[in-house]
Amino acid sequence: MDTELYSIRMHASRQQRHLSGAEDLVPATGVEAAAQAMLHRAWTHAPQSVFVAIDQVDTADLVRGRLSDLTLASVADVAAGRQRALVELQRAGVSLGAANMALTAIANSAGSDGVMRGAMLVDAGSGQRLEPDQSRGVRATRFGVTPAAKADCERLLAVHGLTHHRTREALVLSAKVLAAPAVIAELCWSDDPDYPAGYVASKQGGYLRIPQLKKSGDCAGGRAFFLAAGSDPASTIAFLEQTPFLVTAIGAVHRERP
Ligand code: WAQ
Ligand code: MG
Repeated sequence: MDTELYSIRMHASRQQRHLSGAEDLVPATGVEAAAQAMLHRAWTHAPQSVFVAIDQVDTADLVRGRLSDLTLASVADVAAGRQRALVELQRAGVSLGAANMALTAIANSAGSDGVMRGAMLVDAGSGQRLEPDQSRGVRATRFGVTPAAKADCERLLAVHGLTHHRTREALVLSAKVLAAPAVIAELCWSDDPDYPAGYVASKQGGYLRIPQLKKSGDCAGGRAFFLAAGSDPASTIAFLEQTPFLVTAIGAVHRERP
């Protein structure tokens, strides 16, 4: 793709509280439609403020990638879901201490009043938090998916009954996060009280979707990006925030037997 690309991001809030966000990377001809679709989504949340930012990105820096393979885990309850997340993180090279720290922090919405806008950066060995602003976290931004890959992804997810836009969006975000050289794994579940599913993603294990990581009605949630032990976070933060990343192909979907 040698056409100009624009990063477009939306953030809707009410009384400083985050309501809705969205992110895409689109050619010039797609900017207006993308902005309108994001504004439409923001509006369904009755926001007080909506920010839509549009920035041309330097296509010379563009990194292309594909989605991780998605595995659908089957767990009996929240405790089993969280236990599975800990096992999967350790398999990816995260220490039990670091995995437990992040899981507990997310279960408490990272100790901030309200939810973080970004993710915790966690040293996979020591469990130390590396993000400069612990109440905000680090946001992955300037990423998107081509229309063809998006359509392929929606089609494949629908075959498995996954029709909520959150799954596809999390897969795309995670593709960029895992493309950061120092990131070895990610843990996430939403702060949306009606969305108990979340995931562990890692470079070698792919995206493991865990259907129960919290009880419905629970408003806590968040994200953690685990960096290889001893990594300096600066280059990872620069990659996550600045490098444009475009998903051009999807992965496979596997379903685990209960
Ligand atoms: N960069 C870093 N962290 C982010 C970003 C971002 N661009 N967007 C959200 N977060 C963090 C922030 O702390 C939020 O509070 C938290 O993640 C949860 O965000 O397969 O919808 O947008 O169906 O509520 C999981 C999908 C959905 C599971 C997760 O997260 C599936 C979701 P939300
Ligand atoms: Mg949310």
